[in-house]
Amino acid sequence: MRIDAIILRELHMPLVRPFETSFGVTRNRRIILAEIHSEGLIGWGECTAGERPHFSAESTDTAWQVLVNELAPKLVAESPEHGGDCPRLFYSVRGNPMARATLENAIWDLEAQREGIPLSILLGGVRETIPCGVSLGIQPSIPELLSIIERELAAGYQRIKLKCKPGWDVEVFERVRNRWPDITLSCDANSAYRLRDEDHIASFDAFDLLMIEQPLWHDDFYFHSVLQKRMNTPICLDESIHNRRDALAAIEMESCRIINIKLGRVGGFSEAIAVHNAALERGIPVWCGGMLESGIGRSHNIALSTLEGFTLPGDVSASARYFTDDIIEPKVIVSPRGEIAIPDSPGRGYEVRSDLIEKLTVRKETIRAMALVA
Ligand code: OSB
Ligand code: MG
Repeated sequence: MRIDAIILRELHMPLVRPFETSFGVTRNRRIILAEIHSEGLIGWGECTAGERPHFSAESTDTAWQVLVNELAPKLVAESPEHGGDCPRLFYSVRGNPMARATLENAIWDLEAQREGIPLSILLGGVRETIPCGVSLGIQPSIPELLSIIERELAAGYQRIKLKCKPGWDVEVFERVRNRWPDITLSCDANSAYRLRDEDHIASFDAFDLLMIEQPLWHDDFYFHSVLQKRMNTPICLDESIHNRRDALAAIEMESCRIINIKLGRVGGFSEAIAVHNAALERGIPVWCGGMLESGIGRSHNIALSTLEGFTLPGDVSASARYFTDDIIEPKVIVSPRGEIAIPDSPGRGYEVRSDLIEKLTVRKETIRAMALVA
């Protein structure tokens, strides 16, 4: 397909409430969107990089640089036919998966629109609804956390994930388990522990958690496998998994029994599908992670979650949990059964609110193919 123009924007979107993890607090999102114009259609992509390089090495600013100076010029020059062509096009750019995913996912969106089918179908999805969980940040106090859990359970969410770190773990799990002995509960440390905490982490086994996500170093496989050997609770890797080879290594070494797939972290739909397939073939359940996305990234996560191996509830939840005003129409809503219904219109299946996007834009850059001079 001919790429007529790529418009990159940075939007400022305040979160409804601060989100605290072991690596810091996010209050305001700085989100990059890519808008790819091709033969009368517009595909959208969202960059999931954080404001600071704390989850991974990328940030809004590094991704902006790589998108504007490297990836967008490459894409307009090449005119790919399929989303699946992008990894090869971008291969010469090392790292920067979140920047790469921004454009690749927009091309998949375009391709689905061109074919007149939902993105979920183009990806090979098999579900009409997806099961939803919530990720709850570290709170100022346990009573505040308990009241949030009460609200999310009443809303129907099927799994509660608690962000944790040293000092916000066993006491919290104990209080939550005392109140709700039977709910599906998990935790996510975002690499907050070290091997010296091994005994302490092993004590989480007492709380019947569905999984413990990324307890150790963000780039580790081996020590997670050491830890997994002495725990009953399945370890789930998030930060460590960047591609299919990482997933194979982690499964082979038994570093984890569950994998969190994030589109940005693995560089886009092609690699996300490859990680999914590797896990599915080996009986490892996967689920779709979240990165506090706007409706654009959220709609991509929803489409991805329809693949067969996504059997566990993801961190894909309602728009209103993040933003008072989401940039898509309709907003993403979750049913009282804790499910999102998959849209059946072509592409992502949600309209973009151009007026609102324009209003939230703080910087904008347009990249066009070089005009061919006769
Ligand atoms: O580790 O899953 C994570 C948010 C930002 C960075 C990392 C993570 C998260 C979340 C939030 O857990 C998931 C969401 O609700 O979008
Ligand atoms: Mg995580």
